[in-house]
Amino acid sequence: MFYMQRRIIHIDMDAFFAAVEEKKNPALTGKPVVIGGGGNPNKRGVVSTANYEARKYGIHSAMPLRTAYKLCPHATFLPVDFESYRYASQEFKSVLLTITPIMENAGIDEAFLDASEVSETSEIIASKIKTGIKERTGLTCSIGIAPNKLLAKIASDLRKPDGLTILNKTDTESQLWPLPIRKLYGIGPKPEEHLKNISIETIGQLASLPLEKLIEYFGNSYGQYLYDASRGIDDSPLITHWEPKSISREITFQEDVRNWQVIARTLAELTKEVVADMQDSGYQAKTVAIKIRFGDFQTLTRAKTMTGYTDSAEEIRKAAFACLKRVELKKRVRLIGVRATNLEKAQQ
Ligand code: TTP
Ligand code: MG
Repeated sequence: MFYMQRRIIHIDMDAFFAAVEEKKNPALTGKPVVIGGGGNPNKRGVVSTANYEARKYGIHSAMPLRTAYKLCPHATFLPVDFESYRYASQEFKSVLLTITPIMENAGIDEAFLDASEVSETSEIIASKIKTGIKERTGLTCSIGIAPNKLLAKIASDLRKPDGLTILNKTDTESQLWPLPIRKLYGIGPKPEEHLKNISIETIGQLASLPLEKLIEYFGNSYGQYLYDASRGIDDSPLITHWEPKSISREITFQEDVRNWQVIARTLAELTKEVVADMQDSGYQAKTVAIKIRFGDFQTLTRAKTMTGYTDSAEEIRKAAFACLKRVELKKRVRLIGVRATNLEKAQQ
């Protein structure tokens, strides 16, 4: 037995939405690009992201589009195209899964891997990830590798774009402590302000506060969190998701049914329940299918793929009824079911 610390990798795509737009339209490369709202900088809305050229003008995420326009009127302003970003997101995550199946999906452009059991060196793993993502999507990412999620996430942000930062526990003092407190995961604007009021600006200064003081200021659990986090301590596990393949409902009638109205009403009811399940679990679907089993056990399915991912009751009901229209109901129906497939976690 030998002691081995965990090896957690955090991958964060560079200027993600903007980078995808540049791939769609290479003429944009090297020019300032701002993504946000409907893409009209004279209308209300905020910047989702800006590429690195546009950031030179001071443009950043969450800034009003109008302000961004004032800072750089010659930038290209584009609407948000979630469909393309989601596709690129799935693509780069499928590359990550070739390294290890232990992946936490942390957002549209970021993920954690637990590579403790992967035998290659961190440098080789990082280079495989970067090359794989580049080949598959044409995009670059920044990578942080550390003994835990907290440090890995901080590390991936230290050398952007196209960066690689490997942090060890012994680097806490030299790498973590000089950073401003807002770089510490879990410090939002409120605690940041509170800490600044007592002249705590860096993670190192935070680490100099005794635990009792932190608990006095922030309560037991958050105080303890800040105490540990400022020392680079974090044992939180990766949250790996099991993704359902479909969400469905079906019903077998007490007696076989011939009445179209009853069939249609039942389908509407089942669809409603499927939509409620989707909304509760935060999934959107691209494909809706129905299943009809007749009294003689002949079973038919019909599917309709929609133009985008949705959890809209209206769209899903329409798709289900479009499927029903394609079934010739010339025999009594024993069972009817509806299924939403091609699922994806909805963006908040
Ligand atoms: P980030 O990873 O924070 O930003 P980024 O990928 O654009 O740039 P960086 O190179 O610094 O990582 O967020 C990922 C995407 O999420 C970003 O491209 C757009 C979207 N986003 C918003 O829509 N609103 C926001 O306020 C932020 C921060 C991000
Ligand atoms: Mg990013």
